Amino acid sequence: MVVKVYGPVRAACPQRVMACLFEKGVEFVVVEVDLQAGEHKKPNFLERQPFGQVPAVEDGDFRLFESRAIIRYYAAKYVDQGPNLLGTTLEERGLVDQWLEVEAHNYNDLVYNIVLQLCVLPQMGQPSDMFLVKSCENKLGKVLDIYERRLTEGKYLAGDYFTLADLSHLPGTRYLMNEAGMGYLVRERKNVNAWWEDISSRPAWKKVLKLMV
Ligand SMILES: N[C@@H](CCC(=O)N[C@@H](CS)C(=O)NCC(=O)O)C(=O)O
Repeated sequence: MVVKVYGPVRAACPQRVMACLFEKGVEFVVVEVDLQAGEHKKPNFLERQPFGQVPAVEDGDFRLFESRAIIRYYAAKYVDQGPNLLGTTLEERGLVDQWLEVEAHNYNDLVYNIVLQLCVLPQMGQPSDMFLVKSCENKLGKVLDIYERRLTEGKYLAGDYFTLADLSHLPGTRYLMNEAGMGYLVRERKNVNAWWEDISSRPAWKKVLKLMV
């Protein structure tokens, strides 16, 4: 059964899911959801994702939403297929979960606000709150200082191999570096930059980028 991923290819959260499915070699199709037209707030879509956000997946009779829950599900379902993205021992799994939580709560909120203010609102003809942007930028610098120290201990966030903890950072960081023009936050930190160069050159992520063009 081919997995259906609901969400525009260009949106960061669906990209998190697509990157995971490509890593695992799971066949999927993208069902485009037109955010501009508000399709994600219509009753049909709300049956899949009651909060009116993308992504959502359908896998046979099974439906799931929340991008990080989806990637955990597929990493576990296909644990023996493709790279191990979850960690093996209980401690490795704990570290993967820890850094996934950091990505969701310490990192992504800041990146999301920056991208919203600098890229999404102007596209909709709405003004940006530059105080909020500056405050998020400063806070993000401090978060990345912690990443910089962490990455002296291992090549990846949860240790010596690539996991969901790293994968989950790909879409937001790409937006931050490209559309939001804040690549300096990554490039001026040696370990963070080497980590980004490594994870963003993975074939699975390149396949997501190819879908965007
Ligand atoms: N925690 C949710 C967040 C989903 C989310 O914020 N999706 C964005 C696109 S990246 C969205 O649907 N934005 C439109 C909206 O919120 O109305 C997840 O990870 O799936």
